[in-house]
Amino acid sequence: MKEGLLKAIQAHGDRGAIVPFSHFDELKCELEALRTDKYHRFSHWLAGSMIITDELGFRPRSLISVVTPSPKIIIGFTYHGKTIQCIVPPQYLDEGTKDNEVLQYINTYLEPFGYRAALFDKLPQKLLAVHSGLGLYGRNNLCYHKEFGSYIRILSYISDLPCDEDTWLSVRRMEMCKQCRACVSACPTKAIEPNHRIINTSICLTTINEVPGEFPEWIAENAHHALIGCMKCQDCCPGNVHNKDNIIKGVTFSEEETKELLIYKDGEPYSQSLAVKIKESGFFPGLLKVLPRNLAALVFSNQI
Ligand code: B12
Ligand code: SF4
Ligand code: SF4
Repeated sequence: MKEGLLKAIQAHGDRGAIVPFSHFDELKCELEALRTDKYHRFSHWLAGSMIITDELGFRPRSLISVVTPSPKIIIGFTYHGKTIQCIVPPQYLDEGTKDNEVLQYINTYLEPFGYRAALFDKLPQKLLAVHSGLGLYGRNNLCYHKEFGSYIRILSYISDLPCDEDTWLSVRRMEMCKQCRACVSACPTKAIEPNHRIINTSICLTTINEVPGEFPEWIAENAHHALIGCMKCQDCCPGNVHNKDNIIKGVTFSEEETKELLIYKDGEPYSQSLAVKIKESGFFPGLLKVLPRNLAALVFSNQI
């Protein structure tokens, strides 16, 4: 049945791995062991949220890790008569929809056998994918799948599907990282330390541009290059040569809509045409909160 589910995942264009649930505590311990690391911030937070409650409604027996290819999306903004093309990096606009789509087809497969799965993303998804053989780490801390590179969304599920057979590999980096430092040089905030396995998440541009507030002065104006998040340590990576052009064109905002977005204050209603365009864009509330500031950084510094 495990093989059948893996085939079903593959038939949907995704790739999966299934491991016994007993590894859940090991993942938690691995995160907790990072408590003494100088950049332990997010591992500590994630370990604290790894809690299984009775709400799950079944006894967990396996963990399912899925990687799904995820394109960059180009969004156009019209400013002073010109269209400025901005990137939304992979996985942001997939959030929610893709996770549930995959859950649905997994459950469609499992239900006739009397089993089920539930979405569970409060665990270290890269670590699970790498241990279960779906990917390898890069020096930039991202997980690479051999076909899709790092342009993926990683999904994780808990299931009562029995799983005794085990593939649990040690955590490794890609071979090509040994001779390469491209991501270290490309990182606009110097967050990747060549000899430290965890990046300095406090200064990673993504940590800063995903939350509202003024950008700190130490960030160079030309560091900004995406509507949210950052692409620099992935776009330069030889592990992504085959996937770099996986880009889709999203919506284009008119001159009026762009102007409105640039001066938008959180909580105000949008004009009707902008509200329609935002719905079409797939932008989620977290992106909308930071959009005026992030867009202004791109439009006014011309660094796109
Ligand atoms: C918090 C978080 C962030 C934080 C911290 C990221 C970080 N590197 O820790 C911030 C806001 C900075 C962030 C940024 C981004 N994120 Co993020 N983020 C998460 C989240 C919610 C938790 C990750 C986490 O804290 N893990 C804890 C840390 C400690 O785990 P870890 O990095 O795997 O730690 C192990 C490795 O470092 C490993 N290791 C690494 N190299 C080596 C080498 C050797 C030899 C060894 C032994 C071990 C080793 O050792 C550690 C374990 O012991 C996950 C979703 C999830 N639930 O997992 C998404 C997630 C990791 N993010 C994701 C993405 C796409 C991004 C961005 C690319 C978004 C963007 N375009 O800007 C950037 C990339 C930044 C970067 N270079 O890592 C994807 C990863 C996709 C991928 N291909 O790997 C995830 C899985 C979301 C998803 N569902 O798809 N993110
Ligand atoms: S850019 Fe080079 S060092 Fe960095 S993750 Fe890619 S292959 Fe590894
Ligand atoms: S996402 Fe950007 S800022 Fe963060 S480590 Fe990668 S290159 Fe550096």
